[in-house]
Amino acid sequence: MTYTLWGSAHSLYSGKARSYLIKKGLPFRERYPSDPEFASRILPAVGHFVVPVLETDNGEIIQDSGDIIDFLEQRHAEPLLEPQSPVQQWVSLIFDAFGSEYLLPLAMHLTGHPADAEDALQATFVTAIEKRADWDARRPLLPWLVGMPAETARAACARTEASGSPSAATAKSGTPTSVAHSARSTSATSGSGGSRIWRA
Ligand SMILES: N[C@@H](CCC(=O)N[C@@H](CS)C(=O)NCC(=O)O)C(=O)O
Repeated sequence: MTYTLWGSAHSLYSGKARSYLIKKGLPFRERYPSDPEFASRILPAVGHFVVPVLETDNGEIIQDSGDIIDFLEQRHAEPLLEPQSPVQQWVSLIFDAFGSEYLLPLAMHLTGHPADAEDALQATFVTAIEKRADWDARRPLLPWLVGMPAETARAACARTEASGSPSAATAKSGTPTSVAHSARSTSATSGSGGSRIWRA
């Protein structure tokens, strides 16, 4: 069985699937969406333009880097790449949520600034690890994680307001976007450093 990975060089999700295939030692060839067959066969099957897509010799088509990994892990037991220890499983889930499950767009929505969004995600990462015992494993992980960047943005707003700075008034009446961004500006002008804002 030689798999076909429809991907592209600059796509991080293609990189995720490609790295998995290489580490798993599975034979695959890579094809690019510029290939006319992508438009004629893959696009109609998936329904919209997206990579990576895995295709098997039997014509099975799987989209989503996480689903590709789950699919191949079920088919090929060895070498087992599913993390086994609880801590590794936890870190793996968090990375998946970071990379694939839209925490970055959410953080962008909440903060409106790429650097603030990155900070909020890093704070989420640290908090999730520190508070992992609070998570009930029978419940879905994502809603629990999603609350963290929101809470981080709220905490940043509260600290900015407590400082009584002029920009705090703007933050109070603004959207969450302006709240977090003005929080960063305030901490920068007060000389205390942007990172203080995001630390829980
Ligand atoms: N959740 C998907 C995300 C895939 C994704 O967003 N792929 C990007 C490239 S990295 C894409 O194809 N976007 C559509 C486009 O570029 O038009 C996965 O993990 O496979």
